Amino acid sequence: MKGTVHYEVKDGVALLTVDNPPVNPLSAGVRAGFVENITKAENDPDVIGLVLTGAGRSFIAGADISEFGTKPDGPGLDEAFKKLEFCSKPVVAAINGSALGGGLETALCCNYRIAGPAAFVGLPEVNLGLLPGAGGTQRLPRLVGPAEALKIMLTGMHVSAKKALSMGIIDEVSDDLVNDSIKFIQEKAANTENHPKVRDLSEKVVEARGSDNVLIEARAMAAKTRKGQFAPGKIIQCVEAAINLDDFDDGMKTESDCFIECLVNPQREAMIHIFFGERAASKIADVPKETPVKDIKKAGIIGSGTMGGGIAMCFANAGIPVHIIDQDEDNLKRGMSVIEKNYQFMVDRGRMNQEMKDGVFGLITSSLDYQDVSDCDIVIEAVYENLELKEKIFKTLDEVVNKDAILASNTSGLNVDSIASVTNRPDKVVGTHFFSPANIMRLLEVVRGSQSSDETLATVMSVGKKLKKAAVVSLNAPGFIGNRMLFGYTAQANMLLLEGALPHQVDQALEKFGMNMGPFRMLDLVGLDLGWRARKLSGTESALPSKISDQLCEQDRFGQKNGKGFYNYTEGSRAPNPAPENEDIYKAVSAENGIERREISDEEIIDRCILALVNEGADIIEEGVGQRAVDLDVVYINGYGFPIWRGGPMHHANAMGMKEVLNKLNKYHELTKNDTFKPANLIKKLAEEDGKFGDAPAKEDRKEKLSFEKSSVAGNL
Ligand code: 3H9
Repeated sequence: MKGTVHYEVKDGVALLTVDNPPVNPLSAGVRAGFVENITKAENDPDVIGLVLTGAGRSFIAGADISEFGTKPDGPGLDEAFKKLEFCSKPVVAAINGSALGGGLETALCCNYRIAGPAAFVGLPEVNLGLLPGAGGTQRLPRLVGPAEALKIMLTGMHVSAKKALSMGIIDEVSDDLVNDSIKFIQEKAANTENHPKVRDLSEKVVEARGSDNVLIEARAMAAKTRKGQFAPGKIIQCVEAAINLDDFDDGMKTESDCFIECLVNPQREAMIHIFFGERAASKIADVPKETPVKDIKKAGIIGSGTMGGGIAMCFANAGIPVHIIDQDEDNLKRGMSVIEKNYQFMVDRGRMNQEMKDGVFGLITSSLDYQDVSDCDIVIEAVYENLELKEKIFKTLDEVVNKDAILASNTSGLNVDSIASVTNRPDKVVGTHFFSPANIMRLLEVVRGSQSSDETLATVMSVGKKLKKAAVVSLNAPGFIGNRMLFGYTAQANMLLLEGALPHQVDQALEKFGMNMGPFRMLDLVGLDLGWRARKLSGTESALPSKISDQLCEQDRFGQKNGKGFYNYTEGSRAPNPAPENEDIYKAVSAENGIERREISDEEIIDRCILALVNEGADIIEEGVGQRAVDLDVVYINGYGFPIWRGGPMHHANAMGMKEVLNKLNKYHELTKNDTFKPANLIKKLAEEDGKFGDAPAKEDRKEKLSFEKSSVAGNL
């Protein structure tokens, strides 16, 4: 059985240490260790109390997530927790690190809780499509009141030891945790007769009875921040039971029923797929685990625009000093003032205090002189997309920046090898494609040049982790992973418009499917004129999907920026209003191109847009541009607003079944004659084998990279 609990007696106190590296989840061996060692402590006449702590950096990171969906060994969590809660001797939880999910629930079964200064607690089950199913929904509201408990459970937030103390989740904070906990329990055992149990506290839940305000607010919060998710409603139902049911055990019964409903819901599997997927994506198959990682003590950014400023904030937020260079003094001033305003906004919203703002903003410096980034360990170029300009900047950086430093480009589509070739350190050049706004969006596409060294890649992946990004590696091929998939998706949305759908119909269908924002709202947000101008400059005829956009631009409809695009906008509002005056344009462009408009169902809209992602994704995996299917899911969820509860496009295809995917691709290929739907070889193979993405073998030799120009999509993007 995985994991264990060590037992030793110190000065009449049994010290139980959970040991299940790296983060001590409650695997079968830990649950068995609880039952065995609590019994041992109860039976030992020399023991007067117990201290429960964790080995290493974590107290307990929750239930063992890998056990969900399997039949676990050993005693269940309910048996282990009963033993703990009804232990005949007092127990204090000595929370040394993260106490999350079942970890905090363990601590809530103890009589007392003391935490180390760097510890944190939380009930993040909602992020896995679950609810706290080991008493968390019943005990936390009793300790902190239903409103605070709901906030913690619906956000999945981490609560620092200091905050937990002020909320009453823990009793003390200590720098000498285990020794202080031993003294604490000795004192309690000697002087207190009845040791408190959270289950017996009823004041805060009874107080909330008779008014639905707390639950109404929670429902509104869930609707806004957890659209389409199943677990939040169940969490609220459990808290409602905690408020209204007199008997604690009746509330526990509601929790247990709701937990099972979440467990069997497909959203749980999809969200756990992403939890493990994000961790898998951070590992590069052919870069050995033991590859040394450079310590990044200072970062440099070239360009103080939206991207440069956002990236600088990421470093500062991670506590890494960062220096921004711009060639223009006014730009630099503007850029720094935008950063300052972003932080001030967070202070105004109560997300950070003035002291924290001064701390992080103080880590960001700026100047016009490249020499000022010469001592950086990594420099990220974030200027506009122009290969010549980027090459010029990299030449300068190569001359001035310390020769061991990594030079990275934030390009969203240019050839990283070309950029690397102008330097004398192509092994230290890599792409770091952040998504806008960089300080908020979690995705980081790491673009592997043909000469990027293992150390460079390992270092950049570890920087990604420090910046709290979901880092995914892509080979250096057109569009990398995300934009290459997006191309077919957006093209299909435009084709549907040409064939008879209207923008709001396409957007609504895809938003109902769960996409954060429909494609036409997105295009209006980005600005239609960017592509239009680029197409005009290139002098070539626009491809069919761009023709409506071009016509809108010809009529000065550029999107949100001038209040009219696919939709109309009133001043100061981002809310899209239908634009019936555009319908004549759609009809005219369809007619000019010989397309007969027809009624299009929501099902066809969803199928065509989502299958375009899936089919391109299959090629990306087969070509080795992305490492594995789940990497693509991580990209789409963190960078493109795909609903996490569907587990990403590739997981969604797995859930549909590969035969169904193939049938639909064939159907739409026949209907549209568009190669977007020509089934990828990998899909045909998997359909034949009744297989799934993820079952496909990873490429053995990932060093044999695809050339940028030879890719199947070169020229299409
Ligand atoms: C729950 O508790 C349900 C109960 O209410 C009711 C039950 C009836 N289990 O993230 P890291 C692995 S649900 C199994 O890179 P960090 C992780 O996959 C649970 N494995 O470290 C990785 O493996 P690998 C509620 C787990 O320091 C390794 O540990 N709890 C678990 O950056 C290191 O992870 C949560 O949702 C687990 N519970 O962050 C907390 N947790 O090395 C989930 C981690 O092979 N965990 N692993 O890739 C976390 O949030 C972070 O891991 C933590 C550490 C903050 C703890």
